[in-house]
Amino acid sequence: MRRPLHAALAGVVATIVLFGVADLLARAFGPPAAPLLALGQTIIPLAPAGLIKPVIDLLGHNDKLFLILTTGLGALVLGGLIGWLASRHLRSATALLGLAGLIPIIVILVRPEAEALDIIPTIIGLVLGLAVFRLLIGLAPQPDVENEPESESATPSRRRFFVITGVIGAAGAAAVAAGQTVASLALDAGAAVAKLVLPKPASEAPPIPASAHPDVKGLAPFVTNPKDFYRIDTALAPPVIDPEEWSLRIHGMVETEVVVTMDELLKLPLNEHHITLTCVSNPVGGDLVGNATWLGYPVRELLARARPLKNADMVLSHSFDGFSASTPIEVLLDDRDSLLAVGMNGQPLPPEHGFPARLVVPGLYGFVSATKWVTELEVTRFDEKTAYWTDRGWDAKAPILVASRIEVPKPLAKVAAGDLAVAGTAWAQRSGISRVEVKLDDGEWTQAALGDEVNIDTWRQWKTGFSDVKAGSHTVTVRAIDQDGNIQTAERRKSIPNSATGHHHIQFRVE
Ligand SMILES: Nc1nc2c(c(=O)[nH]1)N[C@H]1C(S)=C(S)[C@@H](COP(=O)(O)O)O[C@H]1N2
Ligand SMILES: [Mo]
Repeated sequence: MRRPLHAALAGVVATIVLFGVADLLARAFGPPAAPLLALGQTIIPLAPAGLIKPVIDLLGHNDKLFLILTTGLGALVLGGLIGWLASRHLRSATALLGLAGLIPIIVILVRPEAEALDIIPTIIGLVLGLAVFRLLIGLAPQPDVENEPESESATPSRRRFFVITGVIGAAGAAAVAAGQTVASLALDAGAAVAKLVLPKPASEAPPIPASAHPDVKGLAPFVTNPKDFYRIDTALAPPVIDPEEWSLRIHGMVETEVVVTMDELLKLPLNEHHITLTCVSNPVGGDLVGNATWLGYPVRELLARARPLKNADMVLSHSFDGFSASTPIEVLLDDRDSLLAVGMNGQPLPPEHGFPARLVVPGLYGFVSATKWVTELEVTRFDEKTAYWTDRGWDAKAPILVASRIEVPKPLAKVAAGDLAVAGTAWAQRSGISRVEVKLDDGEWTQAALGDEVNIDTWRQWKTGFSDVKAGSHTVTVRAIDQDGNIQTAERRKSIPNSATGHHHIQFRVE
């Protein structure tokens, strides 16, 4: 029998050794092999959102650090508890410790970004952790059978136990400090972004004419500020990617595999384009749509270097964090401005919008095209591979439908009687907007005045007005028509599998 305290300490130190060794070895394997990172990213999102969200809001961009500290602390507590059990049942405690050590191994295996070999560091860590556990338990002083735990004779063996435990614990902690997790935390998002200096565009986007934006108070700006740009992704925190270590690999059904580094990419002639990005989950009238000026290199040219095979019909783009999107290959090869983008509105991409590089594809919803933190273009076929959201019930291909929304007046606004201004945005990327129609209550559709078109891939802002609107409750409804004659349908449907439909209408009061 050992004292519970000694046994618990052995459990804690064994846990430190497990994570220290695994984390240090993970430097050779890459971030997906680091058990602390894998556990943090997997377990915490499962925690109740109400519990975790306030902490993340509080800590802002340090949420990753918080994740890892919580995970590490949780592991130490678990290790201590299992160790404590060894004071009663050494064998069950050892078996339990081994089982607990399987958790990070399984978690790494199920992470989308990890490969099978990534479990090697954790397996080695687990074996060494178990060895340390047995060693320390063996060294722990036996309490004297005769109720004399503090007897003189126990002192040298106690001292030896604490010294060895301390030395091994310190070595394990040093390994954590030198390991992958701390290394990946050390490069903060700001420092990574600062490393990337955008070149001057080979061709600049034409300036936005004032006539593109009707002058109505409350109407969104024509170009969205990146900090107001909607953000949709599956990442808890945007990954921090060192641009010097980033590369894009084009592989699969190609004649030659191609790898492009950031250095090479920035030396290519990069062009600027105004493109509106839209999320398939945008509810009717919602704000999951934004317009930006993207700086990038045509995906078409990159694919041409790799020479896709004739029977390939899809490009599965993969992101650093395991997300993937299936884009019909012809969309990336035709003459539209499908970009491997590095800049947004004159600045490097913000981390949450894909730093250091992402795809921007005019005319398709983001989930099948706009892969952020993109690292691979896998040329393949729709009947062979599926993308992240396709596996979850969404379409494999999803062109953007003609849509429009009212931004002025705001829902449930109180406005003065008399002349009423109505304004908003409409989009039909690839076709362009030809008409926007608005009706007051159950009146006739009336045509809104359109802002000038910048290009067919950007949204179009519009305004109209109604005079002499009487006091009381009213609604306005909008619909758009694209340049191919498609009229935005009134039929309501939910967003899965390929976007909600219906006309946006809002209620307001005239007083
Ligand atoms: N790596 C990664 N890229 C991603 C996603 C994601 O979850 N992970 N979401 C996609 C979806 S659904 C949309 S709508 C756009 C949103 O881009 P934004 O966040 O820059 O607006 O990114 C796409 N790219
Ligand atoms: Mo999306």
